Amino acid sequence: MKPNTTETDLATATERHLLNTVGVAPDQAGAPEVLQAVSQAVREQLSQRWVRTQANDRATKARRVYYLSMEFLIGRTFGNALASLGLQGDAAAAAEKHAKTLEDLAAGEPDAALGNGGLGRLAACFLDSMATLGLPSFGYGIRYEYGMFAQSIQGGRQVEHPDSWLENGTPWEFPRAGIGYPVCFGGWVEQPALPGGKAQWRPAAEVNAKAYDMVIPGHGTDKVSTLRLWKAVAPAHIDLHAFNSGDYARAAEVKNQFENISWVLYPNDSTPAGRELRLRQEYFFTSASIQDILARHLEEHPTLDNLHEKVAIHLNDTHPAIGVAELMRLLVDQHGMAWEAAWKITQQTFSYTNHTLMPEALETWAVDLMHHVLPRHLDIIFRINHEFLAFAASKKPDDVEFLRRLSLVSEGGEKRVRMANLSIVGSHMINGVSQLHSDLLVQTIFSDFAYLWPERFTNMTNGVTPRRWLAQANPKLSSLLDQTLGQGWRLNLDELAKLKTAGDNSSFRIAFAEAKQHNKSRLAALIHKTIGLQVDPTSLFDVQVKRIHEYKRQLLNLLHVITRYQEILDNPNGDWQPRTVIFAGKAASSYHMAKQIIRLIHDVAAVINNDRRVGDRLKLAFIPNYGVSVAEVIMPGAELSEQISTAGTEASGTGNMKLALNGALTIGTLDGANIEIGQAVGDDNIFIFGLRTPEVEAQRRAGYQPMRIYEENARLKSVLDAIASGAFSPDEPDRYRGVVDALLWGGDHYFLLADYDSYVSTQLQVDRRFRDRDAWARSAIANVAGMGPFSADRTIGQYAEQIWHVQPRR
Ligand code: GPQ
Repeated sequence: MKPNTTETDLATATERHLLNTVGVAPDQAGAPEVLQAVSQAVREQLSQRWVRTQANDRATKARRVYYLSMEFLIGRTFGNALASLGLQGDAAAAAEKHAKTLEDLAAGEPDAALGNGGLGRLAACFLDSMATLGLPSFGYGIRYEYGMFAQSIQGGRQVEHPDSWLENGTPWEFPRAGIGYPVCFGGWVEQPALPGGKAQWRPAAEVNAKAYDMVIPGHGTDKVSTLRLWKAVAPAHIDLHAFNSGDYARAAEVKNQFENISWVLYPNDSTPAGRELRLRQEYFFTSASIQDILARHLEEHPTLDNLHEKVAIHLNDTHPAIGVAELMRLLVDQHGMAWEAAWKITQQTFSYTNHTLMPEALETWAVDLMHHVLPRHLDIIFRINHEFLAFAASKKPDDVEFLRRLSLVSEGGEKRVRMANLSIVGSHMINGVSQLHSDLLVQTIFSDFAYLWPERFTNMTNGVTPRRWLAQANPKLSSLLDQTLGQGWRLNLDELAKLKTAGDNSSFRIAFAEAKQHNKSRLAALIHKTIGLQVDPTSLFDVQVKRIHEYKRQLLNLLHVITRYQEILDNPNGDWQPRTVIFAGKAASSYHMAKQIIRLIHDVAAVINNDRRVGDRLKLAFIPNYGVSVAEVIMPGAELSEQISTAGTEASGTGNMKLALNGALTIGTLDGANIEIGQAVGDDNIFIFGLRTPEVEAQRRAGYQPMRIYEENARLKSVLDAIASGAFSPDEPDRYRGVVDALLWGGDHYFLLADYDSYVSTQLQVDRRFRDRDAWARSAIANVAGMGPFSADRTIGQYAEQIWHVQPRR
């Protein structure tokens, strides 16, 4: 939708900002300055949309959605903002005055990498859809000074560097000088003298949460959403004393003790960070957000009694789960509401998404730590638990084990608060992120809760925003789609289904293949630029990009690569389909095995890529520093999408959706959303292999023996022996002993050996299919055509209707 702006307006505004805001003579401006100036011109329009949206929502006293998340993996804003405002052409013209292209400018923007991986990127896609659907909505999170670390590779090993994304400021944030809240920590609780009296929390410390907004523009609408991020600031009075006495070092130290809360994102993905600072981060942003929500409510309503009618608060995993206790504290202690009334409102207000089944990934906090950091909240949790267990006991009298499993506090050893249990008890709806995951939630880790409240559990299969992941990332395919379908797919991705017939048209298939080839060349150029490796852009581009995790089984992929390498050497005259196997992904800094896998990929690549006998038939590339902007180049250039987690471990996956949306065929297990992707694109257009979830479970119970598979499979044995004996690490032959031992002696927790044979033979089917390039193009088109349901607009529409009860406004 084009605002009432003309090209000259944006160009004029750009020149004005060069002179008045950026502080440079327009004829002296380089790409960074022009980017700043155009961004400022765009920002003015975002600002106006924000003001109008807020005025409207205030005037109508709109019911609002609040999405609380520790992570928002936004990436760059420039291109997305231009697209949503319809300013791409005007901005290109403004840039051209300075002999720059939009690509020149965009490349200079650092990613806002305020997240680890899938969970954080999902939150960013959701904001885009909430804005586009016109939901009155806020994302709430932390304004980390340092986001996800930057990854470089030195000697094959991951090295982490701080991500100082705010170093040069950002044009995309709006500091809200007037909006801040105190957040308290520690101290003790004065219990009421009389029964029915009020408890008084006497905190030991207080920090200020200051609001910084990012405006999230909707597409095809003037509506925007707001991402409000909190920065921790020491209260003014704190350093004054030391400052006045001239002890500046001490003053700085005290200030840091407060402000470190919002310094850095914990780089853990799917594993809880048990440190006190993390608990402080969680409480800090949750408390500030809920205070802000109540303040907004009280500006529009005389009472909090109707809070649940006007407010939906969503917990993105358990990281903001302390919010359940915080809302109770604010309602009861600060606003004088009766406990029972407050509890009803709280339960009706919250909803919760779980993002993992893996028991070791569920967050718990030691009761002792919580007593130390949040004593009043611990009291509140105990009372919630007491009343909840009394209710549960009435449903299954005398079943002590049942109550033990349900309890918000685990006993036996160190007592810990189970944040998932708190989230469930405090919410009216709980969802998983794919059909399989949601089914498994109620059958396994949450079965006792599902017994009590079956109606609270539901599924919301994830989705991705087609604006970033197709329109912005893949201009070539987008313009082909525009020619073929019109432009409506951006806002109604189901329109892609019309491609099913276009796939029968050979000239369309040729144009489609040309777009893919263009994107492969772009990806090949990225590989060359980042690691100096030349790859054949006509080879099959086989891509696995995601966080490095044992359960995601990058190592299984590598076992296949080594198998192929050995077979090429054994059969040098064979008719091998040339392949380029591409990895990218970060390992948590403390995750030793994941870092070993990165190193092994590099050691194997050094051998294969330099083996003249192999030539162009096999290349292995690890692209460093995977993140949103790198993904925007990789997704469009991929032909084969590796989604090979052990069945029952990947909650959903969203990279699987981005790759299929860009025309890659999936090779995958029946895990997470792969199952639904298979249903959408058709069995002939996806390569499924490996054990299914119940088979994995059955083998676990029966006593899985990886050593037997190793001994019976000569090919596998040869691969593992090569790794273990140092064939890829001759300077240190034992380097990967531990990696192989974890498979053979450590029980192969993720069933790599069990799935190896099925995987390798399915890879041969992939080769065969790829030989018939026209058949491959048909399948690739069928993938794009089937991706309508995986738009985040569909997902958010379902949340809005079934969980949040808010009306989309297109
Ligand atoms: N996920 Cl628990 C994360 O990215 N981080 C986490 O801490 C947890 C889950 C992912 C999950 O592994 C993927 O399968 C999902 O697609 C993604 O969340 C979004 O739901």
